[in-house]
Amino acid sequence: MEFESGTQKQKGTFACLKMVALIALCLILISPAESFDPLDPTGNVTIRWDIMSWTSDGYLATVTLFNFQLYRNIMNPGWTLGWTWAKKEIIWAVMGAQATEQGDCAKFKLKIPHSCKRNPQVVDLLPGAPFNMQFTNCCRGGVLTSWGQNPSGAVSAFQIGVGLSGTSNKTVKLPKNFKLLGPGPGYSCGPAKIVPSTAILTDDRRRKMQALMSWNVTCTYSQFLASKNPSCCVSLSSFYSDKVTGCPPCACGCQNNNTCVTKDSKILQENATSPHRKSDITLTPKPLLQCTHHLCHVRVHWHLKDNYKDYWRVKIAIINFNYRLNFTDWSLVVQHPNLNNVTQVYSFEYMPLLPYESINDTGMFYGLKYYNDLLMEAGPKGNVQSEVLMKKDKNTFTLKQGWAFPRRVYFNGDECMLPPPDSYPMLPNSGHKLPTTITLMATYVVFTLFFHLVVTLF
Ligand SMILES: *[C@@H]1O[C@H](CO)[C@@H](O)[C@H](O)[C@H]1NC(C)=O
Ligand SMILES: *[C@@H]1O[C@H](CO)[C@@H](O)[C@H](O)[C@H]1NC(C)=O
Ligand SMILES: *[C@@H]1O[C@H](CO)[C@@H](O)[C@H](O)[C@H]1NC(C)=O
Ligand SMILES: *[C@@H]1O[C@H](CO)[C@@H](O)[C@H](O)[C@H]1NC(C)=O
Ligand SMILES: *[C@@H]1O[C@H](CO)[C@@H](O)[C@H](O)[C@H]1NC(C)=O
Ligand SMILES: *[C@@H]1O[C@H](CO)[C@@H](O)[C@H](O)[C@H]1NC(C)=O
Ligand SMILES: *[C@@H]1O[C@H](CO)[C@@H](O)[C@H](O)[C@H]1NC(C)=O
Ligand SMILES: CC(=O)N[C@H]1CO[C@H](CO)[C@@H](O)[C@@H]1O
Repeated sequence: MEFESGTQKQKGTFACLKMVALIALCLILISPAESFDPLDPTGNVTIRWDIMSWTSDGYLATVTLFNFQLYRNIMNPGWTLGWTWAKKEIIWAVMGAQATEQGDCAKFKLKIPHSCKRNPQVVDLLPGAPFNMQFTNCCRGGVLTSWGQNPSGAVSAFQIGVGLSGTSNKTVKLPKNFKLLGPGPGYSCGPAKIVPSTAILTDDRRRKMQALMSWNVTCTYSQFLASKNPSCCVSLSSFYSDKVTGCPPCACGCQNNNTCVTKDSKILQENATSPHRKSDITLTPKPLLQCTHHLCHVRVHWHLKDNYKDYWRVKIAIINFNYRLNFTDWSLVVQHPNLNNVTQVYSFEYMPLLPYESINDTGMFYGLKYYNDLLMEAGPKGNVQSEVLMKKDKNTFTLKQGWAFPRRVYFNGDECMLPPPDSYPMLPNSGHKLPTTITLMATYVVFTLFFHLVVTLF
């Protein structure tokens, strides 16, 4: 179906190569050392300690985690917060969370501390924790939604009673070496910084309490630190070509190609569906991937579905290939110049993101509550889909040169690998007329069927 002449194609390929080189250069310049995300330049997780009262040998503080990232949630098994004490501090008690290890408290005789570790790690309590151990915004198993999706689910807090720490803002030393171990690696935290002390609303929201001393820690995410391979990839198709551009081979690295399973594998019947043991909850379940040529956990399919006079329509599907993971509150971020004129999104929520105020080319899609906010484990139900209608800007809209395909795609905050631009579905008779109405209609019918196949097969 590609009728381009050789020279044209060569030119095109050359232009593409130049572009790829340029993009690669940009990526090298901006990534990995500084964990900077161009689509969420100020995205961070802030941890704030507010000392609310002094005790006989220390203090009582409220520690609050804010997931200020626009679209990256902290999934099951949730956050783990670690630090190193500056002196010989101990934790007398924690409400709404707990230290993972008590450590050596042998020298305490009368009252035994909750943890004597020099570098304690604290985790949230699980939902349903006893009432007398709870604290405001606690007990969600460490799961935080992104700020963009749901700010009220993006905050987690616990109360900590610290001893042997000094009992005034002159003698307390800030903990060091903060670590946010989430559901995996990827976050790095800066040093704690004293900030103007915060005023905190009481639970009933009728009274403001002034902290006696506050400090902040800012942690940022780097996909490169998290994993050297992407975890998702993008495939493309369009109504004007029967070519499907699949994900690049080994897009997510082929190290797992001997542990993946085929759809009809016995392991699936035996193990994947068996309920997880209680002790597994705190561990990230080992992924069990379906064998594909890309070996990604997730594939995003972008199908250019219709081209009307004033509008155009895209169908988006997200397919899960991990038999051991349900994605709750998943998010999909797309960058495309026409997202400034989204007219309708059929069965996802849509929120424009404006990382740089003047450029409205990025947006977040996420599931409708109780309808498709859960992307189920690999299998017949392991996909979600929707359509997007966009109003054309006559000056920029074109079907040529892959303009109608996304520039960047992120699933759950991790960038997905796009196919190389020279493999995009090409317009037939590139540069000439568009297909006539009849062929359009015929292809429409074919592609509706075809899309179904794309989702279920590839
Ligand atoms: C963290 O995110 C918040 C909210 O977007 C922002 O106000 C703050 O400046 C960020 N902090 C840093 C250090 O980037
Ligand atoms: C310590 O507390 C005193 C009195 O409460 C206050 O005046 C001072 O600014 C505080 N210093 C710091 C570093 O917070
Ligand atoms: C400290 O964190 C809070 C978030 O709770 C934020 O509002 C405040 O701006 C932060 N301060 C600094 C100096 O980063
Ligand atoms: C699996 O990956 C290795 C390299 O990691 C490669 O040599 C081998 O050909 C791959 N096998 C398949 C079936 O893709
Ligand atoms: C099922 O899981 C158990 C323990 O996780 C493992 O020992 C066993 O080999 C698995 N069965 C199959 C067929 O992989
Ligand atoms: C995914 O969710 C479904 C429905 O809630 C549940 O039956 C299934 O066990 C879950 N799978 C995993 C791997 O947690
Ligand atoms: C960004 O685009 C959306 C539609 O996609 C529109 O609703 C919104 O008003 C735009 N925002 C700005 C600041 O242009
Ligand atoms: C065709 C059309 O409606 N274009 C609009 C797209 O959105 C930008 C900004 O959001 C408007 O300035 C255009 O007029």
